[in-house]
Order: sequence, then C-alpha cells, then structure tokens
Amino acid sequence: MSRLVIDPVTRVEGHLRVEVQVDGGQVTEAYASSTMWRGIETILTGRDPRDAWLFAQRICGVCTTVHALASVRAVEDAVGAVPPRNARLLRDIIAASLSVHDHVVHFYHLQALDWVDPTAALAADPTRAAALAQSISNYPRSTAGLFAAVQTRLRVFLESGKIGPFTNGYWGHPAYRLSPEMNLIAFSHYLDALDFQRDYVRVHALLGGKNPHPQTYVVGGMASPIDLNSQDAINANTLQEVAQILQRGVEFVEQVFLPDLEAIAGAYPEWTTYGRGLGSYMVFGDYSASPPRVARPPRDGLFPGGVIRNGSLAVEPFDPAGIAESVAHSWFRYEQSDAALPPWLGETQPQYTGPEPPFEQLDVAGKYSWLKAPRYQGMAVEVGPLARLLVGYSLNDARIHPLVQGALDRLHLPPEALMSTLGRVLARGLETRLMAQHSLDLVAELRDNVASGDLAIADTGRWRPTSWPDGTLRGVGFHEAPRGALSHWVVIEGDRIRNYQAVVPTTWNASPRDADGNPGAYEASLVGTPVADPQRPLEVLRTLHSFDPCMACAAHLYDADGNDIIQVRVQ
Ligand code: NFE
Ligand code: MG
Repeated sequence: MSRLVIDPVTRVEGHLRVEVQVDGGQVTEAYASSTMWRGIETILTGRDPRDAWLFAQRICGVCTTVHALASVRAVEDAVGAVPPRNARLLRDIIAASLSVHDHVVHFYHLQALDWVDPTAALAADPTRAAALAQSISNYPRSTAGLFAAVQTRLRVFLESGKIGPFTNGYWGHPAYRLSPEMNLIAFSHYLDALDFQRDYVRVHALLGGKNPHPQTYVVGGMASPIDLNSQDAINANTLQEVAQILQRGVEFVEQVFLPDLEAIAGAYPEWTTYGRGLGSYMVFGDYSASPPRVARPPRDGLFPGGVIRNGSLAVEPFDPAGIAESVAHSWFRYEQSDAALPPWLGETQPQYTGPEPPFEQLDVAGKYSWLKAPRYQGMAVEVGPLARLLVGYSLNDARIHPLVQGALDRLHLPPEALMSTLGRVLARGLETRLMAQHSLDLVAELRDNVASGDLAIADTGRWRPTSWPDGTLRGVGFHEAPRGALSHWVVIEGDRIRNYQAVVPTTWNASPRDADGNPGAYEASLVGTPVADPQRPLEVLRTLHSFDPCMACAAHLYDADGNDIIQVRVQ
C-alpha cells in the first residue's frame, strides 16, 4: 500500500492537492485539498450591492462573466429589479459563448494530453492521418500536407528540449493507447483550438467591451444601449459579426471537437467504468425566459433543473432551501458550532489549523482544505455538464435527449456509462454543441426583439437604494456555469451588503468530507481508479481533469508561491 501525493495538480486553474491511497494497483481512498484562500466574500461585505458584480467577477478569469451574472441576479432578486428581455438575451449570449470557449480550451489544452501523447505523433504517417481525419469529419484542414507540417513543427519543438507546457508529461506511459495518426490529428487540433478560442472570445469584446471580465453588466440589466440602426449602440452590424463568430463555433464543435472526442472515447472504453463517484447530481436550471429566482427555480430553460440520487435516472425538483455548507474538514471557523450553515447565514472566517509546512501529509482526520463542503439536503452531489445532461436526458428533454442518445448509440453505450470519467468528458463536448447552437438562436431572438421596437436594456426603477423595499433584503443568483451549478447569496441592510456567500461549482465537486465523513465528488470518483505506475499517476489526472477543476473559483483563492511543478511523492 502506498500514499501518493500530487501537489499541485497542474493543467487546472489554481492550486489543488490530492492525496490518494493506492492498494493493489488502484486508488482505495482519496482526499482533495484546495491549498490557498483569498476571501472575496469578505471583501464584498460592507460594500454597495450595486458594485458587487465588479468584484465578484474577479473571482475567476477562466469562467469570466459567470460571477458577474450570478452576482447581478442575486442583487436583483434582493431589491426586486427585473432585467428586460434584451438584457436577459445579451447576458445569455455572453454566458453561452463563454461555455463554448471554456469547454474547448478545457478539452484541448487542459485535458486532451491525458489521452493524447504528442511524442507518439512523431511516428505517424501524415497521409494515413489525413485519410483517418477525413473518415471521421469534413473539417477542411485535414490534409496530408498540413499534418506533415504540424509533425515537423512538433519534431523541432520536442528536439529543442525547451518544451514549456509539455514538460513533465507522462509521455510513453502504457495507458496511452491512440494510434500515432490519431495522436497527430489531435495534436494538430490542439494548435487549431488555440487560434479558435482567441477569435471566438471576440464575442465578449463586441457585447461586453472586453474579455476577460466584460464591463457592461448593471443591476437591473445591461449598460450597453442596443439599437439596430445606431452607430452608438450594439447594432445590426455588431449582431451580424457576433452571429458569424458563433457560427464558426458550431462548425468547430461539429468538425473538430466532437469527432476527436468520440475517437478518443472509442479508444478508451474501460474509462466508462472508472470514475463514477457519487452518482448523485444537482442542476439549478438556466437559460430560461424567466429569470431564476429562489422561489421559482426554472424548469423551462435550455437546462432543466433537478436532482438525481444514487444513479437512479429519476429526477426530483431542485429545492434551493436544501443547500448548506459544512466546515467540519475545512480551514474555517463558524461562530456557534461546526454545523452546516445555509448560505444566507453563511460565515467566512478562515482558520488554518495546520500542519505547518513543509509537511508530508494532510491531517485528513481533521481540517484539510480551503474549500467548504456544500451539501444538498445533507447529500454530496456532483455538478456540471454531466449533471445537466443526465437531468435533461432523464426528463426526456426535447433537445438534450436526442443529443445524448445519438452519442450513446454511436459509441454503443448504455446511459449508465455516462456516470464515469469518460462520460464526464463526453458530456462536456455534447453540451458545447448545445451551447454553440443556443448562442446563435439567442442572437436571432435578440435581433427580432429589437427589430420589433423593444430597445429596453435596463430596469432603472430600482437603481436608487431609496427605491428598495424596507428591512433586511435577501437575494440569490443562480447560474449554470461551465463547471456546474453556481449560486451567489446576498443579504442587504440599508444600502450595504451585510453578508455575501458564493457557493461555486468547483466547491461542490472538489469539496472535502463533511461532518458525516461523506466525501466530495473528486474524492469519491478517484476511488477505483487504476494506477499502473505510482511514479506517473496519469490515470488519477484523467479523472480529476474530467471535472475541469478551478480552485480559484472554488476558494476564491490567490497563488502566492508560484510553484508550478508536479510533485509526486510515494511513501
Ligand atoms: Ni474559475 Fe467557475 C465555472 C465558477 S468553477 S471556473 O464554470 O463559478 O468552480
Ligand atoms: Mg463560498
């Protein structure tokens, strides 16, 4: 039996440490720890609620925009502001395009190299690679000449010895199984995806002023005027350019992302049996015509809300009152007791209890992470693309069911196979297809709405605090962010924030154990993962990366020590 420590886990945002017990060639126990904390919730306390989104958006530059959206929704819920349709559509276009951008970057640049070995691509025959690529997709860049050029570029790069982000990869690991040709195709698309994501994110500059962190949100709507015929507003030309960019997103997902994903899935079928984890899932629901509110979680949006328990594929309604956060194993202190607190009563008081660095192992019997442990009705749940597609599939949703069923049929898999490491990766890709198309549909809807004469962009009736209801105000903003169910909870007294709590997707998934000793989604999913070589735990990374970890969001944290080298210690 050996104890494996990976700290930090790389190709994630922020600092994540995992400690796993390996016995008989597989993981028998796992602990996930966020190793830094920053305290944005504390920074927000005492501020003007109308400014909250500007600060909250800085929680993360990866899922940029999502915290702005959840924040304005929370304050709007509290003060009773209702954003007009144009604002809702603009926000949803920004959010949907962020999902496409984020998922493409995650697949190619943060996850693909767990399945793709670029060093193996040197042995590929570019002509055969072209034939293979043309057999799975009509992407125009699948030529022997292009693959030969990419291979030469790769060879020069690898032989230079200065391989930057490819340093310390587990190249040649026996768990890599793609053909040299498929490795070459995937590596070529890794490069193409760099160009794609740079061009695609221009949508945020056109609609929100810049990326990351678009600047045009406001409590009650958006700050950017919209008028098809005005030079001083988002106009017909802007929307045409946005639609052209979003259309290229549909093409990239159809011609590149999904064919690569299904080729990889076909080569690693046993990964539908690893990484299942909790089997319980939670979705708030989003992309609905009615703004999500605490009393009325949306069931009519692109993503229907719901909760799945224990792999049942039966969906129960999501109840916002079910959320509470435990700090039993987290470096936080609650005033009264360690009992879990619902977010409006939440407290953010950091309290590091050791061990003092440098240390070999976390005190997993005590406190061991800067993440709280959010639970739904006391239950640990997984959030994210897989949760969203499982809920939609189980509810027989008109858009989600056929999308998922088509992929299952092509891969000859039963629905239960989705509850796995590979299923999580597959769900993210399928969701990208859904979001790419939805963003385009939203642009058409926005254009039609503005053409009909509706130029309203913000509800200013609740702008001044004197217009707000009396007494203590509470609000919640829900959003289905790329990594899953995101909620911001605000308590306002007078014209100031008295309490602000963000309960974030990666906090759900990377959560430490709760007071009952129940593990979070990463911890549960790692159990049973094979480890062929404890010095090179590639398989552990596959399952961790399948969640797309973002510790910056999860702990609202900040990198202080700049350490970027994987340390693997075997004891
Ligand atoms: Ni920093 Fe984020 C998303 C949020 S994840 S990436 O998606 O909220 O926890
Ligand atoms: Mg929080």
